[in-house]
Amino acid sequence: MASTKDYRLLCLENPLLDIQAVGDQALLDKYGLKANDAILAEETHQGLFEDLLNNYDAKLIAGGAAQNTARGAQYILSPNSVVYLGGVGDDKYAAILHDAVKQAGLRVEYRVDAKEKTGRCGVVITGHNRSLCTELGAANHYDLEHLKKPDIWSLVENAEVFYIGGYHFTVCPPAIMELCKQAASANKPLILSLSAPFIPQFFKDPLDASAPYWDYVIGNEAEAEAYASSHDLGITDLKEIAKALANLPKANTQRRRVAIITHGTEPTLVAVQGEDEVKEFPVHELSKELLNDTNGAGDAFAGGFASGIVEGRSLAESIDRGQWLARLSIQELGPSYPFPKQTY
Ligand code: 26A
Repeated sequence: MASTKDYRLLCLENPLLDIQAVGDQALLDKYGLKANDAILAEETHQGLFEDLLNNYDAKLIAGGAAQNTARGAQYILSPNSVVYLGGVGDDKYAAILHDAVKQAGLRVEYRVDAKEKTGRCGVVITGHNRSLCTELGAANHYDLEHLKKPDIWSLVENAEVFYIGGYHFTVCPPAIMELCKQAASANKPLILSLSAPFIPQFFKDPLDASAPYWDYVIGNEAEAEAYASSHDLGITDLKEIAKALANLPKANTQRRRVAIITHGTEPTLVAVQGEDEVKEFPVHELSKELLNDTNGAGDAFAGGFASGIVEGRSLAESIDRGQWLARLSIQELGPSYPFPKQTY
């Protein structure tokens, strides 16, 4: 029987507040943004946030990819199932995040840095695309010291499943490695999201150091392609990339690795270590009129998926939960889930 204890899922990444608005090509051009991308803000992007707020009627919405996933998993799981770690400041934006996670029933253990501002992500929506531009602020100061505090570490030891947002490779790889080793030594599953193409491109070394510890690796088509090209795999076929990911060397040999590649409205691809066949799982359809925006769709997928892993459900059901939750999330504004709650 599945365990019924609290906080079985522990997630780590970067808490952010999304500043989201519908934009246009002119806005993308002004800041040199691609329509569908995720980047770290540079000097040239400084004006974007104020521009979104002042000229595009931007909304403030709780974000941070793995925090969205954590809220999503908690949406499906019984109360007190999910805890999330990351760094915030001591400001208005942190207060908004606290309100949002409270409403979602998500427990957060933030490292609070009073000297830094809570991180923010400018989100420019154009049609079905979303461009994310992030200033990490306090999220960039998460550290091993916080993870190793006795009250936090006891949550780590208590957890049964770990979820790591790949964006955290830009922040604190040692914290990621601690969770990786903890998962493998206790034979607990660890789920890793590749998060964005720039992670396998520019954070290849820390990503690769963690690879032996991935029990589940999740990415979309662009992230999978970025992985293949930065690792000189010489393949572009998504099924082949899924297989390559699934068959990377593995530390905990008691679990076969599963690689999951989402592909927009195309079927999700699933490869299992040692298996030849790559399975396809069609997405849950949504009529165009019901689509709000795709910001957070992948995070919602991961949340639904993680909820299935936590409850010991089959791979097929876990994928289906992911697709179900993604479909709900893209009908909401930003990375959000409908209330009153729907049940899977
Ligand atoms: C380090 N970076 C760039 C990031 C992010 C991020 N979350 C963590 N770290 N860049 C964008 N996001 C979040 O991704 C969500 C959509 O998938 C945004 O906050 C948004 O909610």
